[in-house]
Amino acid sequence: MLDKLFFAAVLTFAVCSCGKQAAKVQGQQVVAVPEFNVDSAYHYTAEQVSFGPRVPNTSSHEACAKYLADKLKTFGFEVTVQATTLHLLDGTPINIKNIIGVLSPEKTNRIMLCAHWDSRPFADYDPNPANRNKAIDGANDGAGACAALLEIARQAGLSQPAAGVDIILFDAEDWGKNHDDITTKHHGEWCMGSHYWAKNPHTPDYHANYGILLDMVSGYDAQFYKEYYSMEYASHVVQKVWNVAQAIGYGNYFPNRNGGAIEDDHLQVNLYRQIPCIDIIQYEPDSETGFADFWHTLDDNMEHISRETLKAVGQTVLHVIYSEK
Ligand code: AHN
Ligand code: ZN
Repeated sequence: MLDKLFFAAVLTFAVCSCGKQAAKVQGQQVVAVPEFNVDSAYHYTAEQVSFGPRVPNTSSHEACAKYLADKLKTFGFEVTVQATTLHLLDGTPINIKNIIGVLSPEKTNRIMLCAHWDSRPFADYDPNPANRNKAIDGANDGAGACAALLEIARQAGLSQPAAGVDIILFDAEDWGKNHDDITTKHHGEWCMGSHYWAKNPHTPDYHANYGILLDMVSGYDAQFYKEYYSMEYASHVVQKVWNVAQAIGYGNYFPNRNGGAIEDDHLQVNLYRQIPCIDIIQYEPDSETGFADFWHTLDDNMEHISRETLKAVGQTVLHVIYSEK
């Protein structure tokens, strides 16, 4: 018994001669985990940013929606674009698109990976008041997480994991005001796309074993604390992901620390679809906002994108997926 456990522990971070990691799948089987190519992920981040801020009702938003859907199709996913019109609290209509990619729809064991792809319409935390009504690039807050998911999708399409994978790119996450409370019926203007999807999934009764939301996963020196709602609703998933990260050498990014409560798209998934879903999100306990100092400023641009952080998150999530039956 002891031997077997030791064997399993070694395999969690073994690297085979092909350069790929090997993951121990429940039971005895060992599978190769593809290498997350961080140059691809960086490039996908830059491409999204190059469209301009992805704010609903703009041509940049329209162009990026097409880009993301086309990419997922190219990687072998079945793509549904869920387009609808929602309304801001002042009645303004916004045309949104949730972009959903499905790999191996016939499989019943499914993992859902998600991120928001829109960018914030106003830089309300910018130090310069003249910038506060300008839309942000959202290189980290939006593009980086979608880029990591695109690279995961590309790898999953090339060598299919045993479990089915659903990639859900939510729109209109980032229009909220800081006093909005998304746990109430009038959840304000955060997470509008994920709220809509959770109430109107792309397939009736959509279910996945669990979900992982990526949000702000590409900043320098990021640390991902165990977010409060993730622990409330899906502590077993937190445990699984943090264990893998630590086993494959990314423990510095995923410390064993509890973070604050963050109202994010994963909450909609937990509350309205009952899918245990965690949020991997950079947390800065000592900053005033809880986030990086460029958060919701015009400085959320390509200059603040870290390849190392993208790699740590992307490789960890890939490893988790390939470890599933
Ligand atoms: C709140 O600050 C209430 N939620 C943060 C969710 C968020 C904004 N993620 C990215 N931008
Ligand atoms: Zn934001």
